Amino acid sequence: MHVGDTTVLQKVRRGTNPPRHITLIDPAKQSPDIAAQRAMVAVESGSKMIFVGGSTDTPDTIVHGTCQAIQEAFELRMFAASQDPDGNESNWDIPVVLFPGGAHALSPAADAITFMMLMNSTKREFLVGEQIRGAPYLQKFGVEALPTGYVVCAPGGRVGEVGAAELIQPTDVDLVHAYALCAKMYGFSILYLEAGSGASTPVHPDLIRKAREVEDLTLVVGGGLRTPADVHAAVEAGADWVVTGTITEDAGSMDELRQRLKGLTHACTGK
Ligand code: 1GP
Repeated sequence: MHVGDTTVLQKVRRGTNPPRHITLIDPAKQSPDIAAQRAMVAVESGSKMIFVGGSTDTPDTIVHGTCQAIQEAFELRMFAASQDPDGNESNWDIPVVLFPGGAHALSPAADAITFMMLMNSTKREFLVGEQIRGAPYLQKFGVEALPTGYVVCAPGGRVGEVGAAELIQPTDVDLVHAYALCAKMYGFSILYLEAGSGASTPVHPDLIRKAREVEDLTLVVGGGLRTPADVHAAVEAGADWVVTGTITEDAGSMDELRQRLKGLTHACTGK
């Protein structure tokens, strides 16, 4: 959802904002209606951005239906807030951002896309190949590209395997620093340190701390973050954004999801 002339990138940049939470919704894991309900609970619980993506082979139509359902739900909530004297419309000005596994899972209903180079992949496909295939569609759709360096850290999970990544180990602090410098020199705005969805351990705080030394980059960290303590460790090390996906999918009910997400978003801000 877009208000005024502010680009999504302007909202995403670290600036003076406190650390923020992103809810990742994998369109393959639930119907668009349930995805929209989950997204609303996420925003009510303090999430400040929705990522749509995750699985590698989700058809365009499913991704598009999910983005549309989330956008429509947010528009209705924004309208409702505008009619309520105590309402705050800006609470629903939440970017819906594609987090793609490749050029296949795109949607014109998204506000933006993490336009990523999987920097430590050994395959051309993930360095620039999928991006070349996707760029003309994004241009046609008018979806804003968020220039993102994506670096997969151990344990890496499925994205590490599929992306043929040379995983960054917890002690590879000089290497992660070099990747961060490289991302900055390429002109990327965002550096995303990924441990893999469902990872047994999240990105090591030492890696986050070292990447943080490169100024100007907005640092996104995800994979294996489950508890408020995990989130606290990541933001204390310097993450601007933390991403969680699996705990949203695992929640047995919307109430459980709300409780879980509140714990994580409060851990971001230290409240
Ligand atoms: C995956 O970083 C995200 O790209 C989310 O990971 O599913 O482990 O929360 P989880």
